[in-house]
Amino acid sequence: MIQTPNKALNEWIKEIADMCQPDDVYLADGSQEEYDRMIQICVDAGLATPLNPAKRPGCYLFRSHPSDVARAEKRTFIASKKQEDAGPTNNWIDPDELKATMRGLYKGCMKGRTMYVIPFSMGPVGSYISKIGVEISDSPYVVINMRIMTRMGKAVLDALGADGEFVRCLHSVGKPLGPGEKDESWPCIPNVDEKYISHFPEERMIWSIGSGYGGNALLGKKCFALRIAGVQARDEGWMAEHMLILKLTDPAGKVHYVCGAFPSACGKTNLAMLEPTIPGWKVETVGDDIAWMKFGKDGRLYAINPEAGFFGVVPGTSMDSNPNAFRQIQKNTIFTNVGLTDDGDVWWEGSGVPAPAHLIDWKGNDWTPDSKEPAAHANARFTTPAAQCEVIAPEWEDPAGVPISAILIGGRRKTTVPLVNESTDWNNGIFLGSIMGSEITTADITDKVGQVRRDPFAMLPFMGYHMGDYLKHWISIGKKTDAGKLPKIYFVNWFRKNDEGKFMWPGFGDNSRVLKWIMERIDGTGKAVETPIGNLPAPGAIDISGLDVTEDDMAHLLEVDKEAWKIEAANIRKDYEIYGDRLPKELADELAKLEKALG
Ligand code: SAT
Ligand code: MN
Repeated sequence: MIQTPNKALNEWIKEIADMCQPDDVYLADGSQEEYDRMIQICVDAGLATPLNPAKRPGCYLFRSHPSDVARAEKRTFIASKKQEDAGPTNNWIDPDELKATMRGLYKGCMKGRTMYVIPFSMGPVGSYISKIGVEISDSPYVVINMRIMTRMGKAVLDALGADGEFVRCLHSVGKPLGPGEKDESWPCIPNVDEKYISHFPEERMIWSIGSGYGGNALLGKKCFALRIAGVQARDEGWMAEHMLILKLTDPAGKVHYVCGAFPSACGKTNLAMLEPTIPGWKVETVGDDIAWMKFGKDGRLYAINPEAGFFGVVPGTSMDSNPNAFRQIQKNTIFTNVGLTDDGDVWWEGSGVPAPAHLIDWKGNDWTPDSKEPAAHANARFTTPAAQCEVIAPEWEDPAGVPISAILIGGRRKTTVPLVNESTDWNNGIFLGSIMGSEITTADITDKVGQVRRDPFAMLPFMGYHMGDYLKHWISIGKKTDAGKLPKIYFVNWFRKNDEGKFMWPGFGDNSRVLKWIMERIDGTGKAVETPIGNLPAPGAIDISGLDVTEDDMAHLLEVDKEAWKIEAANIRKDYEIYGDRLPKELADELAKLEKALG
C-alpha cells in the first residue's frame, strides 16, 4: 500500500482500498510526465482521441456515454444528520442509510482498475483562504482534469504535512472489470437513478458513484468548492460563492475587482473574459466560476479563485461571444463531447466556423450539416488551464486574494428587472440576491408563464445546507465590518426584451458600459436616481457612445414598471414561503419595504 506523510490519509486510503478492491493503488504526483502518461492510458484504451497537433497541439477529445453528459441534480444529495438542515431546496437521505446503500455499491467497484489518490488544493497552495482535499477515483479522466482544474500532486501533500486536514472525496465510475475485460467505451453506470453524488456536510465528506462527468466526478469543483466549502464558510465566517472574479481597469489606470453570480447559461465565462467596447477600459480574468472570500486585515473582503482551470461550455464559444476563450482552447485543452472533423480538429455549434461537410459527432456517428442532431452536445465542455488565458490577471494566484469592490448578481429576465440596479445597502443587496432567477419560458405551461425560478445567488444547485440559513449567513457577514468596506451589490439583467421579443441590450463586450457606470458609482462620480427598487442610472449616465441603442430603448431598459413590480413582490412573498421560520427577518423587512415603496 502507498504511504503518505499523513496518517489519517493513509488510514483512509487503506479503508477505501479494502472496500473498493482495486488491482492497484497509485498516488498522483501532479507532474507533466504523469499527465502525459494518464492521457496515453486513455488513448490506448480508446477513450481519448489525440487531435491534430498542427491544428490543436496538446489537445484531446473524449466522448462520454450518452447518459453521462451533465451534473445529475436529482441524484445529488445533502446527507446532513438532520433533514431540516439540508433545507427545502436539496435532496436529503439519512446519512447512515445513504452510507449503507453506497457501501454496498462501492464494494468491489474498482476491481480490474487502478485506484488513483489525488491530493489537491483549492486555491494557491498555502494561501490562508485555500483548502486541501484528496480525491480517490478509479478514472484516469478525473486525474487528467483535476490536474488542469486544481493545484494537484506532491506540493499539496507537502503542504498537508503529517496532521493537516483534508476533505475526503471518493469517486468511482461504478463499473468494475472482470478478468481480462476492457472498457469498450466511457465507463459509468448508465441508469441515472443508480448514480449518487452525496455530501456529508458535518464530516466534510463527498461520496460519488456512477458518473464520470464534470461536477459529478471532478469533486473539487461544485461538490467541495461550493457545497462542502459553503458549510465550512458558514462555520468559519467566510464565503464560498458561485461567482466569477474580474479585474477592471479604467483609462486612468484605476483598478477595481468585481465578483459576479449568474445562473448557468447567463454568460458568466464570457463576462469574466470580456473585451470592452469602450476605449481605454480593460478587463482581466481572475476566475470564471467560483470565488472564496475572506476578510483581510483592512476589513475588506478578499477573493481567490479556488480553481486553476476553466471547465466551460463549448457550444456557442466563438470569436464573437468570447474571443479570449476561443483562443485559449487552441492548445493544451481537453474537449468532451464535441464533433471531430476529418482533419483531426474539433467543431461545435455556434463556433462561427462553417460546418465541415462531414465529421464524427459527439456520439461517435457520422454527421453532415443535414443531420438532425447537433454535432456537439449542448453541454460539451473544454477543460483548459487558466494560466494560458491571454487576459488572465497577473495577480490571479496571489495567495492574499484581491479586494472586492462590487458584486454583480443577475439572471435571465425578459421583463420587469432593469439593465442595472444598485442596492441601497448590504441587506438590500442580499434581498435582490434572494429573488434573482430566470423566467420559466415553457410557453405551454400557461399557469407558470411569467413565474420565476428563484436561484438565490445562483447557488440553488450548489447549496450544502439550508438556503434560509445561507441567506442569514450573508447577513451576518455584513455585520463583521464597516458598511463602507463591504462590496456594493448590483442587480443586472442583460436579457430584457422589447414588445417584439427582441433583446434590447447588445450584451457581451458592451456590458463594459454597465461596469463603467458601476465603477463611477463606487468612485462617487456616477449619477443615479432613487426608485422604489434601488438606485438606477440617471438618464445619460450609461455611456452609449457609438452604440446602436436609442435613448428610447435606454429609457425602456431602465424603467421601473411599478405594476409589474407589484406582481413581482406578491410572487416573492409566495416564493419566500419555502423558507418557513428560517427566512431571515431582515429579508422579510426588505420585502415589506419594497411593498410600501411601490404603494
Ligand atoms: O459539471 S460542472 O458542475 O462542473 C459545470 C456545471 O454544470 O455548472
Ligand atoms: Mn458554474
